[in-house]
Amino acid sequence: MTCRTPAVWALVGAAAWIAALAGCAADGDQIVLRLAETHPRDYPTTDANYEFARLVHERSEGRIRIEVYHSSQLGEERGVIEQVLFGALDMTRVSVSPLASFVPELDALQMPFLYDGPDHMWEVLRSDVGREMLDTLEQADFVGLNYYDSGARSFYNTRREIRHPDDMAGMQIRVQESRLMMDLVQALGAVPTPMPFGEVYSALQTGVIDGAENNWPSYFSTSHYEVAPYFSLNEHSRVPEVTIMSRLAMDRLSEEDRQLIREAAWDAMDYQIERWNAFEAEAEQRIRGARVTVTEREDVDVDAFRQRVQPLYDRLPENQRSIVERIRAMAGPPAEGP
Ligand code: GTR
Repeated sequence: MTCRTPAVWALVGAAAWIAALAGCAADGDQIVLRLAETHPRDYPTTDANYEFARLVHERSEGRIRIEVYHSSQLGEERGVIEQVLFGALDMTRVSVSPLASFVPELDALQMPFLYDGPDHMWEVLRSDVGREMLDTLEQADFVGLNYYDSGARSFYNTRREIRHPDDMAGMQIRVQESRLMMDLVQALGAVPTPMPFGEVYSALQTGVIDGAENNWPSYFSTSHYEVAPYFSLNEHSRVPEVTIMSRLAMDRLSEEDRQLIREAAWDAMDYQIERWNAFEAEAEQRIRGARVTVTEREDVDVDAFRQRVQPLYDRLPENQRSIVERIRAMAGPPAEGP
Protein backbone atom coordinates (compact mmCIF):
# COMPACT_ATOMS: atom_id res chain seq x y z
CA MET A 1 0.00 0.00 0.00
CA THR A 2 1.48 3.35 -0.89
CA CYS A 3 0.53 7.00 -0.60
CA ARG A 4 2.92 8.30 -3.24
CA THR A 5 3.85 7.89 -6.88
CA PRO A 6 6.72 5.57 -7.92
CA ALA A 7 8.96 8.52 -8.84
CA VAL A 8 8.67 9.81 -5.31
CA TRP A 9 9.41 6.34 -3.98
CA ALA A 10 12.69 6.38 -5.85
CA LEU A 11 13.63 9.61 -4.10
CA VAL A 12 12.60 8.80 -0.60
CA GLY A 13 13.96 5.26 -0.74
CA ALA A 14 14.16 3.02 2.28
CA ALA A 15 12.28 5.29 4.66
CA ALA A 16 9.35 5.19 2.31
CA TRP A 17 9.35 1.40 2.14
CA ILE A 18 9.22 1.29 5.89
CA ALA A 19 6.32 3.74 5.88
CA ALA A 20 4.55 1.62 3.28
CA LEU A 21 5.04 -1.58 5.20
CA ALA A 22 3.74 0.08 8.32
CA GLY A 23 0.61 1.18 6.51
CA CYS A 24 -0.06 4.68 5.30
CA ALA A 25 -2.45 7.09 6.84
CA ALA A 26 -1.12 10.28 5.30
CA ASP A 27 -2.50 12.17 2.29
CA GLY A 28 -5.93 12.66 3.80
CA ASP A 29 -6.17 8.97 4.62
CA GLN A 30 -6.36 8.04 0.99
CA ILE A 31 -5.33 4.46 0.37
CA VAL A 32 -3.39 3.88 -2.83
CA LEU A 33 -2.84 0.35 -4.11
CA ARG A 34 -0.55 -0.47 -7.03
CA LEU A 35 -1.55 -3.15 -9.53
CA ALA A 36 0.84 -4.59 -12.15
CA GLU A 37 -0.30 -5.83 -15.56
CA THR A 38 1.84 -7.29 -18.33
CA HIS A 39 -0.43 -6.36 -21.24
CA PRO A 40 -0.70 -2.98 -22.99
CA ARG A 41 -3.35 -0.37 -22.23
CA ASP A 42 -5.87 -1.56 -24.83
CA TYR A 43 -5.87 -5.25 -23.82
CA PRO A 44 -9.01 -6.75 -22.19
CA THR A 45 -7.32 -7.59 -18.88
CA THR A 46 -5.97 -4.05 -18.62
CA ASP A 47 -9.43 -2.65 -19.34
CA ALA A 48 -10.79 -4.87 -16.59
CA ASN A 49 -8.13 -3.70 -14.14
CA TYR A 50 -9.29 -0.14 -14.78
CA GLU A 51 -12.91 -1.18 -14.32
CA PHE A 52 -11.98 -2.85 -11.02
CA ALA A 53 -10.18 0.37 -9.98
CA ARG A 54 -13.21 2.43 -10.99
CA LEU A 55 -15.58 0.31 -8.93
CA VAL A 56 -13.32 0.47 -5.89
CA HIS A 57 -12.93 4.25 -6.19
CA GLU A 58 -16.66 4.76 -6.61
CA ARG A 59 -17.75 2.42 -3.83
CA SER A 60 -15.19 3.81 -1.36
CA GLU A 61 -16.26 7.36 -2.29
CA GLY A 62 -12.76 8.13 -3.44
CA ARG A 63 -10.96 6.80 -0.36
CA ILE A 64 -9.28 3.89 -2.15
CA ARG A 65 -7.42 4.39 -5.39
CA ILE A 66 -5.92 1.57 -7.45
CA GLU A 67 -3.11 2.64 -9.75
CA VAL A 68 -2.71 0.34 -12.75
CA TYR A 69 0.80 -0.11 -14.16
CA HIS A 70 0.31 -1.87 -17.50
CA SER A 71 2.76 -2.93 -20.23
CA SER A 72 5.07 -4.71 -17.73
CA GLN A 73 6.21 -1.35 -16.31
CA LEU A 74 6.82 -3.06 -12.97
CA GLY A 75 8.38 -6.20 -14.42
CA GLU A 76 7.50 -9.55 -15.99
CA GLU A 77 4.96 -11.92 -14.45
CA ARG A 78 7.19 -14.05 -12.25
CA GLY A 79 8.91 -10.99 -10.86
CA VAL A 80 5.70 -9.14 -10.05
CA ILE A 81 4.27 -12.23 -8.35
CA GLU A 82 7.36 -12.25 -6.12
CA GLN A 83 6.89 -8.55 -5.39
CA VAL A 84 3.30 -9.22 -4.32
CA LEU A 85 4.52 -12.07 -2.15
CA PHE A 86 6.95 -9.79 -0.32
CA GLY A 87 4.45 -6.95 -0.09
CA ALA A 88 6.52 -4.61 -2.27
CA LEU A 89 3.57 -4.51 -4.66
CA ASP A 90 -0.09 -4.66 -3.68
CA MET A 91 -1.71 -6.47 -6.60
CA THR A 92 -1.16 -8.01 -9.98
CA ARG A 93 -3.19 -9.65 -12.71
CA VAL A 94 -1.38 -12.74 -13.99
CA SER A 95 -1.94 -16.02 -15.75
CA VAL A 96 -2.50 -19.11 -13.60
CA SER A 97 0.57 -20.71 -15.27
CA PRO A 98 3.37 -18.76 -13.55
CA LEU A 99 1.32 -18.49 -10.35
CA ALA A 100 1.16 -22.28 -10.10
CA SER A 101 4.91 -22.32 -9.44
CA PHE A 102 4.02 -20.75 -6.08
CA VAL A 103 0.79 -22.70 -5.47
CA PRO A 104 0.97 -26.06 -7.31
CA GLU A 105 -2.71 -26.93 -6.73
CA LEU A 106 -3.53 -24.29 -9.32
CA ASP A 107 -2.23 -26.62 -12.02
CA ALA A 108 -5.56 -28.43 -11.71
CA LEU A 109 -7.19 -25.39 -13.37
CA GLN A 110 -4.87 -25.36 -16.36
CA MET A 111 -4.59 -29.01 -17.37
CA PRO A 112 -4.57 -29.56 -21.14
CA PHE A 113 -7.90 -30.28 -22.85
CA LEU A 114 -9.63 -29.94 -19.48
CA TYR A 115 -12.61 -27.76 -20.35
CA ASP A 116 -15.20 -28.37 -23.03
CA GLY A 117 -15.19 -24.67 -23.84
CA PRO A 118 -15.55 -21.24 -22.22
CA ASP A 119 -18.99 -21.98 -20.71
CA HIS A 120 -17.66 -25.02 -18.90
CA MET A 121 -14.61 -23.10 -17.67
CA TRP A 122 -16.74 -20.25 -16.35
CA GLU A 123 -19.13 -22.61 -14.64
CA VAL A 124 -16.12 -24.09 -12.82
CA LEU A 125 -14.51 -20.76 -11.96
CA ARG A 126 -17.74 -19.34 -10.54
CA SER A 127 -18.48 -22.53 -8.57
CA ASP A 128 -17.16 -23.72 -5.21
CA VAL A 129 -14.18 -25.19 -7.05
CA GLY A 130 -13.19 -21.76 -8.36
CA ARG A 131 -13.67 -20.16 -4.95
CA GLU A 132 -11.70 -22.91 -3.22
CA MET A 133 -8.85 -22.52 -5.67
CA LEU A 134 -8.69 -18.80 -4.90
CA ASP A 135 -8.61 -19.74 -1.22
CA THR A 136 -5.63 -22.05 -1.77
CA LEU A 137 -3.63 -18.97 -2.70
CA GLU A 138 -3.71 -18.02 0.97
CA GLN A 139 -1.20 -20.81 1.69
CA ALA A 140 1.37 -18.69 -0.09
CA ASP A 141 0.24 -15.41 1.47
CA PHE A 142 -1.64 -14.24 -1.59
CA VAL A 143 -5.28 -13.23 -1.63
CA GLY A 144 -7.05 -14.44 -4.78
CA LEU A 145 -9.60 -11.87 -5.94
CA ASN A 146 -11.06 -12.94 -9.27
CA TYR A 147 -10.62 -14.71 -12.61
CA TYR A 148 -10.55 -13.38 -16.15
CA ASP A 149 -10.92 -15.12 -19.50
CA SER A 150 -7.91 -15.92 -21.61
CA GLY A 151 -9.47 -18.02 -24.36
CA ALA A 152 -7.71 -21.10 -25.67
CA ARG A 153 -3.97 -21.39 -26.22
CA SER A 154 -2.59 -22.84 -29.46
CA PHE A 155 0.88 -23.29 -30.96
CA TYR A 156 2.46 -20.95 -33.47
CA ASN A 157 5.85 -21.10 -35.09
CA THR A 158 8.25 -19.80 -37.69
CA ARG A 159 8.60 -22.99 -39.74
CA ARG A 160 5.58 -25.00 -40.77
CA GLU A 161 1.97 -25.94 -40.16
CA ILE A 162 1.32 -28.09 -37.10
CA ARG A 163 -1.48 -30.61 -37.63
CA HIS A 164 -0.08 -33.43 -35.54
CA PRO A 165 2.38 -33.45 -32.60
CA ASP A 166 4.98 -35.02 -34.93
CA ASP A 167 5.04 -31.75 -36.88
CA MET A 168 6.55 -30.02 -33.87
CA ALA A 169 9.10 -32.72 -33.05
CA GLY A 170 12.30 -31.12 -31.80
CA MET A 171 11.05 -27.54 -32.17
CA GLN A 172 12.17 -25.10 -29.47
CA ILE A 173 8.89 -23.81 -28.06
CA ARG A 174 8.72 -20.95 -25.61
CA VAL A 175 6.52 -21.58 -22.58
CA GLN A 176 5.50 -19.50 -19.60
CA GLU A 177 7.54 -20.00 -16.45
CA SER A 178 5.53 -23.06 -15.47
CA ARG A 179 6.51 -26.69 -14.83
CA LEU A 180 3.22 -27.96 -16.24
CA MET A 181 3.66 -26.02 -19.48
CA MET A 182 7.19 -27.40 -19.83
CA ASP A 183 5.94 -30.94 -19.29
CA LEU A 184 3.16 -30.41 -21.80
CA VAL A 185 5.49 -29.28 -24.59
CA GLN A 186 7.91 -32.09 -23.77
CA ALA A 187 5.11 -34.67 -23.88
CA LEU A 188 4.30 -33.43 -27.38
CA GLY A 189 7.88 -34.10 -28.52
CA ALA A 190 9.11 -30.50 -28.67
CA VAL A 191 11.73 -28.74 -26.54
CA PRO A 192 10.28 -26.33 -23.96
CA THR A 193 12.05 -23.03 -23.35
CA PRO A 194 10.66 -21.02 -20.44
CA MET A 195 11.06 -17.30 -21.06
CA PRO A 196 9.40 -14.05 -19.96
CA PHE A 197 6.62 -12.88 -22.25
CA GLY A 198 8.40 -9.67 -23.25
CA GLU A 199 11.38 -11.55 -24.70
CA VAL A 200 9.45 -13.79 -27.06
CA TYR A 201 9.22 -11.48 -30.09
CA SER A 202 12.97 -11.06 -30.47
CA ALA A 203 13.63 -14.72 -29.63
CA LEU A 204 11.34 -15.70 -32.53
CA GLN A 205 12.87 -13.11 -34.81
CA THR A 206 16.45 -14.17 -34.14
CA GLY A 207 15.65 -17.90 -34.27
CA VAL A 208 16.52 -18.55 -30.61
CA ILE A 209 13.17 -20.32 -30.48
CA ASP A 210 10.99 -21.79 -33.24
CA GLY A 211 7.62 -21.12 -31.71
CA ALA A 212 5.43 -20.36 -28.74
CA GLU A 213 1.80 -20.78 -27.77
CA ASN A 214 -0.93 -18.35 -26.86
CA ASN A 215 -4.47 -17.17 -27.61
CA TRP A 216 -5.57 -14.99 -30.55
CA PRO A 217 -5.40 -11.70 -28.58
CA SER A 218 -1.86 -12.22 -27.27
CA TYR A 219 -0.60 -13.54 -30.62
CA PHE A 220 -2.01 -10.38 -32.15
CA SER A 221 -1.15 -7.70 -29.60
CA THR A 222 2.49 -8.82 -29.25
CA SER A 223 2.83 -8.89 -33.07
CA HIS A 224 4.26 -12.40 -32.77
CA TYR A 225 2.26 -13.23 -35.91
CA GLU A 226 4.66 -11.05 -37.90
CA VAL A 227 7.63 -13.28 -37.07
CA ALA A 228 5.92 -16.65 -36.48
CA PRO A 229 3.27 -16.86 -39.19
CA TYR A 230 2.04 -20.45 -38.70
CA PHE A 231 -0.82 -20.57 -36.20
CA SER A 232 -2.36 -23.95 -35.49
CA LEU A 233 -5.76 -24.05 -33.80
CA ASN A 234 -4.96 -27.10 -31.69
CA GLU A 235 -6.34 -25.30 -28.57
CA HIS A 236 -4.42 -27.41 -26.05
CA SER A 237 -5.41 -25.44 -22.97
CA ARG A 238 -7.54 -22.76 -21.40
CA VAL A 239 -5.57 -21.00 -18.71
CA PRO A 240 -7.58 -18.59 -16.58
CA GLU A 241 -6.15 -15.25 -15.52
CA VAL A 242 -6.20 -14.28 -11.83
CA THR A 243 -5.97 -11.06 -9.86
CA ILE A 244 -4.00 -11.53 -6.67
CA MET A 245 -3.36 -9.21 -3.76
CA SER A 246 -0.62 -9.24 -1.18
CA ARG A 247 -1.77 -10.64 2.15
CA LEU A 248 0.28 -7.90 3.85
CA ALA A 249 -1.61 -5.17 1.97
CA MET A 250 -4.98 -6.82 2.59
CA ASP A 251 -4.31 -7.18 6.31
CA ARG A 252 -3.77 -3.46 6.63
CA LEU A 253 -7.30 -2.71 5.47
CA SER A 254 -10.45 -2.60 7.56
CA GLU A 255 -12.81 -5.56 7.26
CA GLU A 256 -15.25 -3.33 5.38
CA ASP A 257 -12.60 -2.30 2.83
CA ARG A 258 -11.48 -5.89 2.34
CA GLN A 259 -15.01 -6.84 1.47
CA LEU A 260 -15.38 -3.86 -0.84
CA ILE A 261 -12.24 -4.87 -2.76
CA ARG A 262 -13.26 -8.52 -3.02
CA GLU A 263 -16.69 -7.62 -4.34
CA ALA A 264 -15.45 -5.03 -6.82
CA ALA A 265 -12.90 -7.51 -8.22
CA TRP A 266 -15.58 -10.18 -8.61
CA ASP A 267 -17.92 -7.67 -10.24
CA ALA A 268 -15.25 -6.67 -12.79
CA MET A 269 -15.29 -10.20 -14.25
CA ASP A 270 -18.36 -9.75 -16.45
CA TYR A 271 -16.88 -6.61 -17.94
CA GLN A 272 -13.65 -8.45 -18.75
CA ILE A 273 -15.49 -11.33 -20.43
CA GLU A 274 -17.38 -8.87 -22.61
CA ARG A 275 -14.17 -7.05 -23.58
CA TRP A 276 -12.44 -10.40 -24.09
CA ASN A 277 -15.04 -11.71 -26.50
CA ALA A 278 -14.95 -8.51 -28.56
CA PHE A 279 -11.14 -8.32 -28.67
CA GLU A 280 -10.72 -12.02 -29.40
CA ALA A 281 -13.00 -11.68 -32.45
CA GLU A 282 -11.13 -8.57 -33.60
CA ALA A 283 -7.72 -10.21 -33.13
CA GLU A 284 -8.82 -13.27 -35.09
CA GLN A 285 -10.12 -11.12 -37.91
CA ARG A 286 -6.93 -9.04 -38.07
CA ILE A 287 -4.72 -12.14 -38.07
CA ARG A 288 -6.76 -13.87 -40.74
CA GLY A 289 -6.34 -10.74 -42.83
CA ALA A 290 -2.55 -10.81 -42.36
CA ARG A 291 0.07 -13.07 -43.90
CA VAL A 292 -0.54 -15.91 -41.50
CA THR A 293 -1.22 -19.56 -42.29
CA VAL A 294 -3.97 -20.60 -39.90
CA THR A 295 -4.35 -24.37 -39.51
CA GLU A 296 -8.02 -24.86 -38.75
CA ARG A 297 -9.21 -26.92 -35.81
CA GLU A 298 -10.72 -29.58 -38.06
CA ASP A 299 -7.35 -30.03 -39.78
CA VAL A 300 -5.60 -30.74 -36.48
CA ASP A 301 -5.41 -34.29 -35.14
CA VAL A 302 -6.65 -33.26 -31.70
CA ASP A 303 -6.91 -36.89 -30.53
CA ALA A 304 -3.19 -37.34 -31.14
CA PHE A 305 -2.52 -34.27 -28.98
CA ARG A 306 -4.82 -35.56 -26.24
CA GLN A 307 -3.13 -38.97 -26.23
CA ARG A 308 0.35 -37.48 -25.95
CA VAL A 309 -0.56 -35.40 -22.91
CA GLN A 310 -2.36 -38.21 -21.06
CA PRO A 311 0.78 -38.95 -18.92
CA LEU A 312 0.33 -35.52 -17.34
CA TYR A 313 -3.03 -36.69 -16.00
CA ASP A 314 -1.63 -40.09 -14.98
CA ARG A 315 0.95 -38.53 -12.71
CA LEU A 316 -1.25 -35.91 -11.08
CA PRO A 317 -0.94 -35.77 -7.31
CA GLU A 318 -4.06 -36.94 -5.48
CA ASN A 319 -5.24 -33.48 -4.35
CA GLN A 320 -5.13 -32.18 -7.94
CA ARG A 321 -6.70 -35.34 -9.34
CA SER A 322 -9.77 -34.86 -7.16
CA ILE A 323 -10.16 -31.26 -8.35
CA VAL A 324 -9.81 -32.36 -11.96
CA GLU A 325 -12.52 -34.97 -11.38
CA ARG A 326 -14.85 -32.32 -9.98
CA ILE A 327 -14.13 -30.12 -13.00
CA ARG A 328 -14.80 -32.93 -15.46
CA ALA A 329 -18.04 -33.77 -13.66
CA MET A 330 -19.26 -30.26 -14.52
CA ALA A 331 -18.76 -30.80 -18.26
CA GLY A 332 -21.81 -31.14 -20.46
CA PRO A 333 -22.76 -34.50 -22.02
CA PRO A 334 -20.34 -35.68 -24.74
CA ALA A 335 -21.16 -34.17 -28.13
CA GLU A 336 -23.15 -36.47 -30.45
CA GLY A 337 -21.07 -38.02 -33.22
CA PRO A 338 -21.97 -37.36 -36.86
C1 GTR B 1 -1.08 -14.33 -21.97
C2 GTR B 1 -1.45 -13.95 -20.55
C3 GTR B 1 -0.30 -13.22 -19.91
C4 GTR B 1 0.99 -14.00 -20.03
C5 GTR B 1 1.22 -14.48 -21.43
C6 GTR B 1 2.44 -15.38 -21.58
O1 GTR B 1 -2.14 -15.05 -22.56
O2 GTR B 1 -2.57 -13.10 -20.57
O3 GTR B 1 -0.64 -12.92 -18.58
O4 GTR B 1 0.98 -15.09 -19.13
O5 GTR B 1 0.08 -15.14 -21.95
O6 GTR B 1 2.38 -16.30 -22.39
O7 GTR B 1 3.44 -15.13 -20.89
